[in-house]
Amino acid sequence: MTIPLIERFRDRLPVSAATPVISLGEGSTPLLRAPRLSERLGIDLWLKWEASNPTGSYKDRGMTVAVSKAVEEGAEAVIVASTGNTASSAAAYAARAGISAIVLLPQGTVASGKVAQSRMYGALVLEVSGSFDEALAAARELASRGSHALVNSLNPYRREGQKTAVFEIVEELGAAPAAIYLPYGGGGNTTAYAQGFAELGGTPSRLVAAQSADRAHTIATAIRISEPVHAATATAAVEHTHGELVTVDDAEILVAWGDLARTEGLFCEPSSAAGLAALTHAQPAAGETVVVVITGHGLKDPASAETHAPPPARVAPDPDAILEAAK
Ligand code: AN7
Repeated sequence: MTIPLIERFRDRLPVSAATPVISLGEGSTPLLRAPRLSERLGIDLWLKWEASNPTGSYKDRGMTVAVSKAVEEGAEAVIVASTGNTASSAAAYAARAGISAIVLLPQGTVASGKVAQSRMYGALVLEVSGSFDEALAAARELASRGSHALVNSLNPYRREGQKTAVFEIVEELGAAPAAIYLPYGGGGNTTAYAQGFAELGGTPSRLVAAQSADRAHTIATAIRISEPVHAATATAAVEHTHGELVTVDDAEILVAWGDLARTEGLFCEPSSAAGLAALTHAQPAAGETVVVVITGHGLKDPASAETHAPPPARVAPDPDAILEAAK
């Protein structure tokens, strides 16, 4: 049976018997060894496949806690501003809880799968004529009026849920890996990982946060965030763990993205490859155990795949023609 994240980690989360558990079977995601990339890079590389969460991204870890607490506190509606994945997750968990959701998306820049999800889950989907940062400011202001619970990562319950990825990684490997690499957009996840290690005690993994060189325009639309709200805590997380803040450009993200799919069979969205791209900047020592967090599914962003993967060739339904095409 699928164990809800809140049940698996109940003793380490701010929940009580009075908290309704709003779950879609999140967390407990695969930690996959990457044999070919390990050999190529001379390290022991593992991939935390967060795309296997119910809405296809790691956001579900925090959303189960945030929406459960919102319902416990009597909320009838949630609001979120999002580059797409938080929107999908908020919409799904609101539907599961039987409450309404408003999701604010920066107009024209959200990957199509994420818009489709949010619409299907019945959220009020609003395209904001502005950037993610402007949409977030509006969401915060509206939430401060009291009618809607804000479920962006400024909501501390989101980070409580997200920290559990660290518990899973350490439990499965039997110890903290030497380093954990992850994409850095708003910095909520980097902050949550540091919180997880602080609660575990012992020596934390070096946290390596990978941000886009061009935050305003990157092809990695999930991390198109110019003003990371958690910049201070994300930077502190990197420093305290003796990690690194790495900047990767779109070309590097695209190479890592293709490598993950072709070399290890993991099709993620471009943003989710930022951690792997950072490996060439912040090189681990030979043989070190390294975890790269793959945050969201490739099916979220089919347009990027259509632009960058080789198109299919046309062929007649004939074995010789097929063999000819395979040459
Ligand atoms: C796949 O959905 O900000 O550094 O509004 O979707 O914690 O912001 C998404 C961010 C990495 C960055 N990978 O994490 C949103 C949103 C994926 C993401 C990030 C996001 P943070």
